[in-house]
Amino acid sequence: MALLEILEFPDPRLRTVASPIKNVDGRIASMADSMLETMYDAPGIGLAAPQIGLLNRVIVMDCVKEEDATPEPMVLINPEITGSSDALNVHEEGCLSIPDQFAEVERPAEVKVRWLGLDGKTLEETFEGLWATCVQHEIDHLNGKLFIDYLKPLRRQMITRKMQKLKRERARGD
Ligand code: K1U
Ligand code: ZN
Repeated sequence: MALLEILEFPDPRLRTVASPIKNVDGRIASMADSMLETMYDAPGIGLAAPQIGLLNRVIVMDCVKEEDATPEPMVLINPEITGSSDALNVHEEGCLSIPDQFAEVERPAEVKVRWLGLDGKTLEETFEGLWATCVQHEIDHLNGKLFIDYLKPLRRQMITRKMQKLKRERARGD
């Protein structure tokens, strides 16, 4: 398994709509393994394939944050939101592709999601709490959407400018 490079905003691949997986095979299982390894190493609680430059509809998550708790890695292939609660929840979000920037985002508190597992079988589950926030954030990545798109224009512009400056500094080798 290998650690993968995480793309950073404003990389245009983060704005691309990812394609569905047609065949769930060993290639997808090994990609999911590398994604989980990269997510745990970052560290993060989720990762979507476009963040590592693969424009396929695959996400991984593990929202168990306590250090001594049993990990609960999840791999969701072609995930779709099939239902959302009217009740909303505000959670502070970060993004491994927008380092060191955090903001409160309002989203449905519970979502029902359908996806394919690594065995190709269809699964459906209702997520709540941090899991609900995370699965919505990751599915947004598959549609080229980022958490900063939910912010007021001024805040979004400030984060965009910081990230553009960081990119220029890195290109100069600062
Ligand atoms: O998709 C990503 O960029 C990963 C992102 C997921 C996410 C975080 C918070 C709310 C919604 C979605 C992250 O994992 S950012 C890092 C992070 O939140 C974290 C890192 C270590 C421990 C706990 C949280
Ligand atoms: Zn993200």
